Amino acid sequence: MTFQIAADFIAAQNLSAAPAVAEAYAALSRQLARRGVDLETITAKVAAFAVAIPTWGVGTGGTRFARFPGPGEPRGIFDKLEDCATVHQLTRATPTCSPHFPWDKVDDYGELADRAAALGVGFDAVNSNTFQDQTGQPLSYKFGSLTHSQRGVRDQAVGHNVECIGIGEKLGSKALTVWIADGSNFPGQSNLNRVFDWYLESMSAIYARLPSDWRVFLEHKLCEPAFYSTVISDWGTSLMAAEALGPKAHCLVDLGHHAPNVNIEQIVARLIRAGRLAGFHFNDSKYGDDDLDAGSVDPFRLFRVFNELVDASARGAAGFDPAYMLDQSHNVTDPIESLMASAMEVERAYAQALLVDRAALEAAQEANDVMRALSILKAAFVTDVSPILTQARLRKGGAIDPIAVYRASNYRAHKAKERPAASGSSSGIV
Ligand code: RM4
Ligand code: MN
Ligand code: MN
Repeated sequence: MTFQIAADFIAAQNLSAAPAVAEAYAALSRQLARRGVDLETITAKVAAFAVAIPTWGVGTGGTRFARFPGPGEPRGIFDKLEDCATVHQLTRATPTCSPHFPWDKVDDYGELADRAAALGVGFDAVNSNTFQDQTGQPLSYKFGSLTHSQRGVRDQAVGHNVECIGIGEKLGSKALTVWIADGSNFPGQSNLNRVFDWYLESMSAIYARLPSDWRVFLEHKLCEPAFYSTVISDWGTSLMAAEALGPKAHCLVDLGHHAPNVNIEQIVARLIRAGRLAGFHFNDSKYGDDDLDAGSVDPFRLFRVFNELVDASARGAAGFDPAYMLDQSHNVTDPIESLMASAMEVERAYAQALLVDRAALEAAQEANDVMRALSILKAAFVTDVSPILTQARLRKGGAIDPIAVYRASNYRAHKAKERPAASGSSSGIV
């Protein structure tokens, strides 16, 4: 039996802060009522919100230079599931995890599905990986995968994606996320058009194998590891591909995968308009695919993204059904703490966006009252919605202060005993 935080431990920890939480919630309720907002409606929406955890996120990440593993790190998918369950137990915002293959490969997927169910964790989109060579793999992805110049390599990469769909079916997933590292590092290295043709050809073969109730998420990224050209570099390319492939193909927005200063919320608006927004990989960044914690650097940007999402939902945009996931690399924090904080930051942005007075905003836009329009957004953004998040968590059996309860439980110390560290040095990963 491995260590789990007991429900009565959480309840006991919540006890002392409960009166202050109730008071703050009542005060916010009165404040919002004056603005014509019913707090309970907002709380119910926040309580229904969920964001998936990538299984790789519970391990310590790394940079190109080094990885500094922490104590009690998960050693495999079964340990990762436990950590995902703990994040959800305390935050009540992360009921699913998103596995990555072959990193999470096991012999018996029935056993994996049972273990996940026992821990109360479901499976979100499955992620394929053709950006690394795997042991025993006949052909190398050094020069590409789905868009490699050699048919054999393309077929191998297609085969891997089809295998991921098969695994996902056993786990109850309903989507495949495809991110490829394909591209070139030198002018002339590849034909910029031909590689896109190959992408479409390979993706069509994968698309043909999607079960009827599945979707495929195409993830674009500006650069890295290819630095001269990347095959699926931006949302425009991604949209072209999705439209060529068919209605099950959608475009996934990883917040870190754009050029600096790009207006991501506008991209989100365009993809919604096209009925092709797959969803998000949330993280924050200052330079590129930094994979910092969501909302840690620019919470206002996260809010602006959610403002588009709430707007789309409010007007019932056709085909609007985004999937939410965190995609971060935790190098200097305890991954569980980062994931809990990030899940709450995403919820915060959502709650703030729900507070935007949309009728007033539309009127201000109509009248070209720029200052009023901005102030309507800012009024929502600066509202302290913490009591909403706390109340939603509390009602679902979570912790008032997830990080404090996590620390008090000594979860990591227990895991350090249960999961002896693997010896040897580890190289950095991007
Ligand atoms: C990529 C991309 C993918 C993730 C890999 C590990 O940059 O964000 O979503 O699967 O990293
Ligand atoms: Mn991503
Ligand atoms: Mn990334």
